[in-house]
Amino acid sequence: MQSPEKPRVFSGIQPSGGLHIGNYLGAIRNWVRNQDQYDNIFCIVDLHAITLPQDPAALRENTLDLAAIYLASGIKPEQAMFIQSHVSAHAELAWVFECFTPIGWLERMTQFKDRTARQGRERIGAGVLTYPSLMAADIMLYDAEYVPVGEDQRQHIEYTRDIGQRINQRYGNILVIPEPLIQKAGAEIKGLDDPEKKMSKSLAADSPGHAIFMLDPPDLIRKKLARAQTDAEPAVRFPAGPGVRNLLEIYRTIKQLDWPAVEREFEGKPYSALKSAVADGVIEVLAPIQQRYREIRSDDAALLEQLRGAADRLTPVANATLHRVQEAVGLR
Ligand code: ATP
Ligand code: LTN
Repeated sequence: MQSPEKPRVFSGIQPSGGLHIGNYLGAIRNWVRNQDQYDNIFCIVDLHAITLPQDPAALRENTLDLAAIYLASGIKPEQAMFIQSHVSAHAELAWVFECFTPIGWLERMTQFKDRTARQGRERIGAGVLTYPSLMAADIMLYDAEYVPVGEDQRQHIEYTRDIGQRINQRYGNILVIPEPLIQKAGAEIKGLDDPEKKMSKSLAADSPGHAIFMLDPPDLIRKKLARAQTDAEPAVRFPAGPGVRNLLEIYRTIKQLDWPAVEREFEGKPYSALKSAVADGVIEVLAPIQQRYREIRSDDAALLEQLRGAADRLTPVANATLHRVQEAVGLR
């Protein structure tokens, strides 16, 4: 096992559609902020994206978009950033994990239960069930110690720890068991149209008012926020209802404020004032990212070369772990 000087971080996002401010505030922004403390690997998890139907051309575009957004958000180019399918060890280790995972563990995952409840077991692929095994492989292939994610991924990381410990118990300590890094602020931004639900790429596809996308122009951001659900009160009062709480959560995460400070700022203010403050804050953060994104996407060849180079450098690291597991199990 290798021991980099700084603790290793691994995280990933699916190129399954436009990124929203939940992805930014719950994940990417924290990666950027803490990148110098860690030895980072940031992945574009395209194998995870195909667990749901994807148009091939859109998947290719979304993959490059996601890489450009990582960089535009401030991930330094020297960090390892790569496309999951470029390193074949991910799929190979996932297979071993699947074989060691009781089906019951996977059937109890919230994400699996939600998807089957929504669409029925005959309509979704088996990849939705085995998805966590692939995620566990992503993380443990690189001996990552920390996984910075939003709250919705906590259960998948618990599974990762469980399968890692199961293999370690049987074969000796051959895998590093990771821990989640979940920040208190911004870990679960809710939908603007329905503050009971997590803001998500898949729900945004059916309802344009659900999410603010990172590439939305300023006037659209203002329009979406103006329509965001609030509650029946005439002005901001505490304790606030879920819609108002969500707007305040977006604001305080962007501005790095604690709850008493936002309560002082908005107590008694009309909703229009809150919404326009949130819009100003979101636009201020996204405008420079959008500008850099356009510059980066103007040279796709350079971007692809960077992604390929990182995958080539990571392949031997991933293979070392894969081979360790294959040997333990008797596959080599
Ligand atoms: P999908 O709806 O397609 O599952 P998603 O919007 O949940 O997509 P992912 O690619 O699954 O996005 O998540 C990428 C990262 O963003 C993960 O770390 C996840 O925890 C985080 N994240 C996703 N949605 C939110 C949210 N609403 N608030 C905070 N963090 C989020
Ligand atoms: N399951 C995650 C994406 C993901 C991931 C990972 C996150 C795949 N592999 C490894 C952290 C580490 C999601 O849907 N957000």
